[in-house]
Amino acid sequence: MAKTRTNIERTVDPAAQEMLDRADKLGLGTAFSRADAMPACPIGMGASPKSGICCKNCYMGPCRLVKDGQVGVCGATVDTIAARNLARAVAGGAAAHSDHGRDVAFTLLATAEGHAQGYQIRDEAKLRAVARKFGIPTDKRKKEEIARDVALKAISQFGQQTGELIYLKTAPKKRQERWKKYGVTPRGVDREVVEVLHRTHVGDDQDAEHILQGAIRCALSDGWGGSMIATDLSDILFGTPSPRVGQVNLGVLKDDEVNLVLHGHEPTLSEMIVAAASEPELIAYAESKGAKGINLAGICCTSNEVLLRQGVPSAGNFLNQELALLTGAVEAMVVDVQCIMQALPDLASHFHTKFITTSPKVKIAGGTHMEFDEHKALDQAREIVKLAIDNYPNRGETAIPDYRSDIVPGFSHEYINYMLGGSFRASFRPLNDAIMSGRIRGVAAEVGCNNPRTPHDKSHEFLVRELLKNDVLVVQTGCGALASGKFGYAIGEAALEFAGPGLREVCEATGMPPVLHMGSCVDNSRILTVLTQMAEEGGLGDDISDVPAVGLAPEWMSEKALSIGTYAAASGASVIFGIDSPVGASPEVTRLMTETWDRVLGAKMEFVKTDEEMLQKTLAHIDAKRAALNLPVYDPKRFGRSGDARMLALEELPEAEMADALYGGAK
Ligand code: BF8
Repeated sequence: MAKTRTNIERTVDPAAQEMLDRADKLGLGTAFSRADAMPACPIGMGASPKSGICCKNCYMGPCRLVKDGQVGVCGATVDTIAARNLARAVAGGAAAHSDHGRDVAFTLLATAEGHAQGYQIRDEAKLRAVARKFGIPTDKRKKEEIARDVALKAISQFGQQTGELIYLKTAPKKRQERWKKYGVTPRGVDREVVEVLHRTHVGDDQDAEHILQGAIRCALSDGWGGSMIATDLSDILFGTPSPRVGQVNLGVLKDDEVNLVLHGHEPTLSEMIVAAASEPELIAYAESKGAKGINLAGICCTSNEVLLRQGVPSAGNFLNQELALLTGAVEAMVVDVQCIMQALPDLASHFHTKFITTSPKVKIAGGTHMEFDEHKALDQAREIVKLAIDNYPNRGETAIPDYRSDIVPGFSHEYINYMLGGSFRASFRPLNDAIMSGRIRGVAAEVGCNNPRTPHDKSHEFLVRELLKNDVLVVQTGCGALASGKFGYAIGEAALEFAGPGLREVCEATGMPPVLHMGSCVDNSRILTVLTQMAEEGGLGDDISDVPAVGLAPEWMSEKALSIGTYAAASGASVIFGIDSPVGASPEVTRLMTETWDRVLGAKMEFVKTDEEMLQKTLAHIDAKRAALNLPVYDPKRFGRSGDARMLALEELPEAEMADALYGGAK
């Protein structure tokens, strides 16, 4: 019998609790109540040998393997099925991220050729930097010419059949060699996705390790391919992020303005909506309908995209999407791709809210489809904004929770370089030195989704709080980053009060906040770049797997998360997932993804149930990496709390001397 949780058990976000209470009052369902009503199918998940596992790759089945030694109709074993299921999920995730990257590349091409309405090349310096990476000449060439070549080169990465993806050569040399040795160097993005689908078809690849090698190659084509293209080309078109103050949570919706919510993942149309919403004619039109203005708010990664580049406030993360509609204050919700619940149009129909789909790839019954075309994007954006304004007089009773927090996103690797190097030494030196001295124990990338099967935002909040306390620098993307924003951890230097003494000292000296919001989920590629730079800076080994760093996705739910986890581990950063293991039914696949991956790739992927265990494993992993580098054992008592006599004395010193005093003894 399914257990119905109280709303306090469902989420630790008070704004979300308020909206769940309202849903109960109105008799409306949400993902939270649906999750309670529908326990996860244990065989479908395949979380433990006891639960068994399901194969539905052909129609001799589906086969449920629930007894020891049982095989499918074709003879497939639990190990084969677990590896195949994981590989297919990775391919789904890699396809989603990479197709996003492809679309941005086509928008860049149309911009370069002068037929993308409203778009421009906002970051020429980044364009030239990416061109150099791609081996495209830049001297005495117009930015449009370079952009065209960059776009075409990026597009070629998807259909490339042989050779290696171009970004791979930016990884540490040792990492590239490991990939070659293990036979997982990706050739072309589409080729790797297709090959996984082929290899996992009935009657194909049936060796668990070999299937996983295919999954790794596919995931790498996401991290060092599609996602990296999405990040770099979005920066060229919309600007490379730098820190800016924004706000997050449902309280960003406004009672006296037209609220237009942007949800999904791609920045292309939403950037045009941001432009349209600031046009005086449309603002005046909103006023003519009795509103004080036009208020944009984001959800999910579209939110991260426009938050970190344009400062558009965020109404929250994945599980906030239905809750935003429950306020009754949303005139229109505009969605593009990924992480959009099918429940939204029905929920919207209980209010005045218009639900608008825009991607040629995503139609949802009950929504109004206004298909995005980059050639007339600005006109379409104006039409959408007008539609929202026209809907404002239809608004009924509203209930906007009064919760919003400041958030400071925008820590691109370019900015981190500048932030650290600009203080007193070039590049990542101060960060590496701080890790070497033990002031910073290590780095954790706390990222990923929400999942209604676990209390909303609870694991994110707990892990970030505890990691900071333990002097671990936290980098974040996606829904994890938005969760931190809600609880005041992603607020720039103001979050120093949460940091342990060593981390705090370093942050005060360098101006670096203890939590770095780096963007959306495709921007996990920025974390790969940061880790590469740390490995190449010196003092922390010479490969990503030497760096005391861990990835965490405690509330994961999407296939994209599995692709990210796989490419992170394959790149040398061990990852810890919460929820449950999709390969737990097979001790052999579990062993391959931990012991074997650790041996051949220097990193593993684990699934762990409790927050405390995730924390302890993270710290143990960081400490083990420190020991392997012969760094001093982390000692929380070694460094004084800033503001103490020693720090105050240090602050009197010239900058270079202060740096020496702080970091001189690191090596
Ligand atoms: O791509 S973290 S719930 S919104 S999948 Fe989706 Fe997960 Fe959020 Fe961004 Ni990423």
